[in-house]
Amino acid sequence: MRFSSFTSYALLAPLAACSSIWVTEVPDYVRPYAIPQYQGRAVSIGDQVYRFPVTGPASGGAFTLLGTNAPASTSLGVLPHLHERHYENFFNFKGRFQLWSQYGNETQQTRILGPGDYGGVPENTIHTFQILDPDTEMTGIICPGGFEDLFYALANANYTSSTLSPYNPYPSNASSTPSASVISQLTSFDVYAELSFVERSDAVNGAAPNGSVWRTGANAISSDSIHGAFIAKDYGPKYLYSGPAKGSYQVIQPFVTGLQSAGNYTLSTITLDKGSSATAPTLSFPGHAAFEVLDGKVIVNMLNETVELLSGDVVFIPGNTTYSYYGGVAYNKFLHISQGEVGLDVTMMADSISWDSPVWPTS
Ligand SMILES: *[C@@H]1O[C@H](CO)[C@@H](O)[C@H](O)[C@H]1NC(C)=O
Ligand SMILES: *[C@@H]1O[C@H](CO)[C@@H](O)[C@H](O)[C@H]1NC(C)=O
Ligand SMILES: *[C@@H]1O[C@H](CO)[C@@H](O)[C@H](O)[C@H]1NC(C)=O
Ligand SMILES: *[C@@H]1O[C@H](CO)[C@@H](O)[C@H](O)[C@H]1NC(C)=O
Ligand SMILES: *[C@@H]1O[C@H](CO)[C@@H](O)[C@H](O)[C@H]1NC(C)=O
Ligand SMILES: *[C@@H]1O[C@H](CO)[C@@H](O)[C@H](O)[C@H]1NC(C)=O
Ligand SMILES: CC(=O)N[C@H]1CO[C@H](CO)[C@@H](O)[C@@H]1O
Repeated sequence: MRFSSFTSYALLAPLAACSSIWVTEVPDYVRPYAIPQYQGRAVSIGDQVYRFPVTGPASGGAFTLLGTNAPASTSLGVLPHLHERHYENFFNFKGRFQLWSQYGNETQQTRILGPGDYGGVPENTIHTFQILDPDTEMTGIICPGGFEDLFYALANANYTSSTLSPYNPYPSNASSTPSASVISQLTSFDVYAELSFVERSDAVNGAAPNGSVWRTGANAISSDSIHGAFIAKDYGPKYLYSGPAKGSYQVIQPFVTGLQSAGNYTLSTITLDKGSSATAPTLSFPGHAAFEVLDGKVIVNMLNETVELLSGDVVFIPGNTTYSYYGGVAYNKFLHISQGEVGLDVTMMADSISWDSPVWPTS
């Protein structure tokens, strides 16, 4: 077995070398690409490691997709602050973290997010977070793009790992929380410190204020572009899409549509069954889009090249690029971000049936 896996690796290596789509560094201009999990530039802020599979330059300014890998911490990951021009979305890829948010003088909210949970932080909403579990990974989607410049500026160092370790298991003991004086000097990065904010510590069953619906019932997406929503995994709205291939299904779970983003972007998860290249429809959308695989295998064809993406891999599809995709194994899921309001997710939702399950029909 050892010999045969060595052989297939030796065969794959030159194939990957011929690929025009796979990259190991995120491009600094708009082009189709796929980047494997934990590749590309990474920076350390204390014991947190930040990676940027999609940047402002790579997306023509549309959005930034970033990952934060960190051990559990007894401190906030950042002091409370808000952004005036960036809509920040927190998605839990693995582990656990707590998110606090408050818009204006409205009631402060907090939730403990586990894998697949989501919290939205629109412009002008005060927020902060704390990493709670070892091997936690937060996925951030920030619109418009370019917000990564903040993390480059705050970085203590570039993070490198020849073994692609998510983060350094030996704590540096350097603070992961930039000081009050540092955070107060970041307005040019659209960071406005809110140092009088006191994070509430009264969460019961992962939520406060008391009575918040958190794994006890349905979570709606926000009804406007001012307020963010907290959506527990599989408790948000769901749409069942059955494409042109009979017996092939996708379940779309939106977090943000054009209504919430003022037309700027859409964000959702898409869960799909095993498909085939023969029945995968050919698609094209005006806005730039990215997929981050969460489960299974997602196979994407563009520019006459087929790439197979596994958990944590990201593909970037420029607007007006013709592509197709399908699920490679029994259960496949990806996070989908799209520029504008007519992305893949809302287009399928418009052609879906009402559905109340995270899984698809049995036949
Ligand atoms: C919150 O702020 C708004 C706008 O400034 C004000 O009209 C409202 O009375 C305030 N509400 C509370 C409960 O303080
Ligand atoms: C970190 O990496 C970036 C880009 O890869 C490079 O420009 C920068 O000089 C590096 N910084 C350090 C301190 O090595
Ligand atoms: C960090 O703190 C731990 C626990 O006190 C200690 O064992 C470790 O040596 C420290 N690491 C560094 C790099 O100072
Ligand atoms: C939360 O609300 C429930 C129902 O009203 C009540 O029984 C419980 O004591 C409250 N818990 C806290 C910590 O306030
Ligand atoms: C894909 O291949 C077809 C047939 O070989 C060719 O006509 C077409 O130009 C190619 N498209 C791209 C984007 O390379
Ligand atoms: C895609 O084409 C449409 C129609 O020509 C155009 O409006 C849009 O800006 C294009 N998208 C990108 C990302 O260039
Ligand atoms: C940040 C950003 O791109 N905001 C845009 C969102 O959409 C509104 C309405 O189209 C624009 O006015 C904003 O500039």
